[in-house]
Amino acid sequence: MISPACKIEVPERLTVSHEALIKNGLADRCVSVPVREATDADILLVHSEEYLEAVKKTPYMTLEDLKEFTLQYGDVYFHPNIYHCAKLAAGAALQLVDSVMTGKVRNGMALVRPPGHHSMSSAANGFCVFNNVAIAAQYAKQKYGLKRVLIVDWDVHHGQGVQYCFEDDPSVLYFSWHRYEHQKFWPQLRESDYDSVGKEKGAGFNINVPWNKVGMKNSDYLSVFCHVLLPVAYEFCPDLVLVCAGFDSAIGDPEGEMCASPDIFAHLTHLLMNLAGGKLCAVLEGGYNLTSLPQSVCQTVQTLLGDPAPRPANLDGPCESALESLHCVRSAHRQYWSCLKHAGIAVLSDHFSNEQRRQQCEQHDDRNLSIFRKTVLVQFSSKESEEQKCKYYIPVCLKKVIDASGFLQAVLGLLLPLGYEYDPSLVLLVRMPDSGVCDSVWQQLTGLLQGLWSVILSFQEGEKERVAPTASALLGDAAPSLGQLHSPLPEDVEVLERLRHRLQGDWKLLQTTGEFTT
Ligand code: X5A
Ligand code: ZN
Repeated sequence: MISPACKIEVPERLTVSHEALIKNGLADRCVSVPVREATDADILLVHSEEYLEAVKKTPYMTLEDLKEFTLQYGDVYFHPNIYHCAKLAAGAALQLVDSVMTGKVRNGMALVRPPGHHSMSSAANGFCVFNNVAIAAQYAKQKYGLKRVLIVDWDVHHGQGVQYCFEDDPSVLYFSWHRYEHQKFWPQLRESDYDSVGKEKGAGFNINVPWNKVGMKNSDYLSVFCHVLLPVAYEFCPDLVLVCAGFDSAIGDPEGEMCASPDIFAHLTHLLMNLAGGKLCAVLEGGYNLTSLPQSVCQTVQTLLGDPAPRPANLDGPCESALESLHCVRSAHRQYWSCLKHAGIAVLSDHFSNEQRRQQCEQHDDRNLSIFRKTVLVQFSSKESEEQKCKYYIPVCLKKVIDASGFLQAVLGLLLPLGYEYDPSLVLLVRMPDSGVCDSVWQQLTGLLQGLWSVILSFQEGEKERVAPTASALLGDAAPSLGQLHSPLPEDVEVLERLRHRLQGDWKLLQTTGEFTT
């Protein structure tokens, strides 16, 4: 046999991943779903008839004809078997969607080759033949009548095939971060930048986060989740979450050259698991380092199974380049999402420097708030607090705590990043009887925090009926979907933006803008 045409997209990617799942006792804890071939009708949900017919002929071509056929596309290699494998890869994604949608399993991961997110309606590209995840999204919408599907693409490359497929479609929200380097990195497309937000009715439903430097770390990834993806995802309120799960965004990958550790995928997975009532299907895309790939796959699967995530190492805040991307994306999407409406605005109107804030805080620490040095208190209320604010005492004063969307935005953009940076050994959640926070929001909060940290819940007198739904969240049940929330109150979003800005000097993961703005 001839040497492999592609040096990195190799069969060992799947064998080492599967072996690692077995070795770590994870394979045994999973339900195996039998694979099927995607039908012509499935493939035609995304691809053109001409393209499908052309690919159908490849098993019968001579090697020479295959080489020639391959040349019309970019960075893709056709082997006589690839048509069969590509039908199985797409079919596996569809089997997973069926199993999740019918409740046979809660969530799952499809380990497939070839990958899919670069392939387009009429073109193979970037090792991809059929767009497995795009087909799965169309299939899920059609077969189960889903109104909204979220696609999270954490592969290090831009899934331009997915973008093209859904850019004018508001029913599919596509989020992708990708190595970009100001358009120097493959596939070097202008439309991979942050200002490609979607077209026509789909404007706002395509979110690109370009990485303009290599070496992005755990903090950079978590910042983008907390300050862009999660707030928008909760506002979007998907019926199903699909993940283009490429692990070339992990450390050691020859394509990505990023520095995130494999355990970050446990967190990315966890943070998505309370959306859509827990209905999440991850489908393998890239990942070419045969050491970090299986580790990342295991972290993802282990989290899908409900195990707590290991604490991520060195969260030292996002780098300057990541902050610049974060700022650009948030600004580009400000007009489409109410959670981003005030993005960057506090920067202009806040005249206190972080240094002044810090001094103010330290002075106060010396007096009656010294207890807060070892404890962070975040207090949600609708009353303006009389207490002096400092690094460790954070009153979040929302117009109405009752308002689920405002409360949720505070949890995602403030509490989560703060928690990640502070890394508490224990989280004590206290629900006051008159808080007005409803059960499903409380369940979301509990579900998000547990698995990251040890959580203890405290109930007040007369709150007995609150215990059961919370206990279910503690046991690992996905919180029920909150339904499509109305937009958070503009005043509340503004309050949160100001608060985040006040705390940015002390808590790096709360930053959303860098030095470049001043
Ligand atoms: C799925 C994926 C990468 C293609 C790189 C081509 N494709 N230079 O990671
Ligand atoms: Zn990739």
